[in-house]
Amino acid sequence: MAVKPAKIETLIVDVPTIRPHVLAMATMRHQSIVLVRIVGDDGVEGLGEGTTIGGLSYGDESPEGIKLAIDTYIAPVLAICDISRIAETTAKVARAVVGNHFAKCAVETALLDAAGKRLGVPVSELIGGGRVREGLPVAWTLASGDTARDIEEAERMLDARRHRIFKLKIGKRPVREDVAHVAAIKKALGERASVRVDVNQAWDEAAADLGMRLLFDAGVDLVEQPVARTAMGAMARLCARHALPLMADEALRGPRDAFAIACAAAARVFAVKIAQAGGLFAARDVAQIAHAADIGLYGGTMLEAGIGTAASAHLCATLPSLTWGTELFGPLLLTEEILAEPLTYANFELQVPAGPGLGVALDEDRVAFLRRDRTRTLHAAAAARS
Ligand code: MUC
Ligand code: MG
Repeated sequence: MAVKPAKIETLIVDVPTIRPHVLAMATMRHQSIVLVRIVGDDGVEGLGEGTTIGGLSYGDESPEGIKLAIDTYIAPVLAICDISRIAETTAKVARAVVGNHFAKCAVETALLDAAGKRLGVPVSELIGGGRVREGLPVAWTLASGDTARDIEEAERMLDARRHRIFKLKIGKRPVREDVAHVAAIKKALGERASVRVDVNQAWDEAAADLGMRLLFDAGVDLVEQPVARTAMGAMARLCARHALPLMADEALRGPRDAFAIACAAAARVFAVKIAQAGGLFAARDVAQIAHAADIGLYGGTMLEAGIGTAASAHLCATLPSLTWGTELFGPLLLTEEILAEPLTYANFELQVPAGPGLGVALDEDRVAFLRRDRTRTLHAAAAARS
C-alpha cells in the first residue's frame, strides 16, 4: 500500500563540543545538527540528520540552508510521493533539487529508517548486500590545538580502549610547525597507535610536497585532502611522488567525483561520507568505485550526532573492505547525548545498532530542550516581557 507523508518536520539542535575543535578553516565550539522527522500516514516515523562543520566554512551547505532546502523544496516533492518507494522518491527529489547533498542525505536516511521499521530489518540490510561486520574501528580526532593536551587526550583514549587511530587536524600553521606537532604526538604514541593527518585543503602543491615528505619520515600513516578539492592534477602528482597514501575527502562529492579521481589516480584512499556523497546509496556507489579501482576505504564523518552516525555505521557495516577503519565518533565530541540510548563504543570499535531501521531513537525531551527555535521562543518571550 502506498505511504504518503503525514508529517515532515525539520529542526536545528545546537550542542556544545567538549572542547574547542581546531580545524584549518574554523574552530568549532558547538555543533549544529539538522534533524528530519518524516511520519508516514501509516504512523511509521523515520529519522534523518544533515550536519556539516563550521557553518559555511567547510562546504556550501549550512545548517540553516539544509533546513530550508528540505522545508521549501524537498518536502513538497515528498508530499506527492509514495515514500515507501525510496529509489523512486529520491529520483523525484533529484529531478527537482540540484546539489544540496546534505539535505538529500538527511531525507533519504529518514526514508530508509522508516522502511527498515516497516520491514523489521536494519538499514544495513536495505543497502548493499547486508552486513559483513558488527563493529567498526573508530578513529578520534586530536584537534585541541595544543601538543601536550593532544598527547594527554590520546593516552586517555588508549587507556580506555576507545581509540587507537588518531587523526590530527593541521594546515593552520606553517608546514614545519605543523609537522613538529604531529611528529611529537607520533613519537609519544609510537606503535600503539596509527597517526594520520587531515589538512582540509590548506596546502598548495609545494607545501604538500614538503609536508608529505616530512610526515612520512615522522611515521604518519595517511594524509587527508592536503590540497584544494579541485586540484585534481596536484593530487595525482602527489600520489605518484609520495609513498605516504593520500586520502580524498572534500574532493569526493559523490560517484562522479569518485570515478574522476579513480581515473586520474588522484587518491589511494577514499573517505566515504554519506552526506557529502548525497545519501547512503550514493556513498555506497562511491565505495563500489573505490573497490573496482583498488582504492582503500575509510568511513568519514561530518561530526554528526547519533542519527547521522548510526546511518553511516549501517553503510560501513556493509562494505566488504574497510582497510582504514572509520572516524564515526561525532556523538563523543558533544556535551549532550540526543539519543535515548547512546551508541556503544568499546574495545576501539563502534557497535553497529541491530534494531529495525537505524536502530536508534531520539531522547525527545533533550531535543525539545536543545532545539534552536525553543531558545528563540524563550528569547522572544523574554523580550516581550521586558
Ligand atoms: C573532515 O574534514 O574530515 C572529521 C573529523 C573531524 O574532526 O573533522 C572532520 C571533517
Ligand atoms: Mg577531512
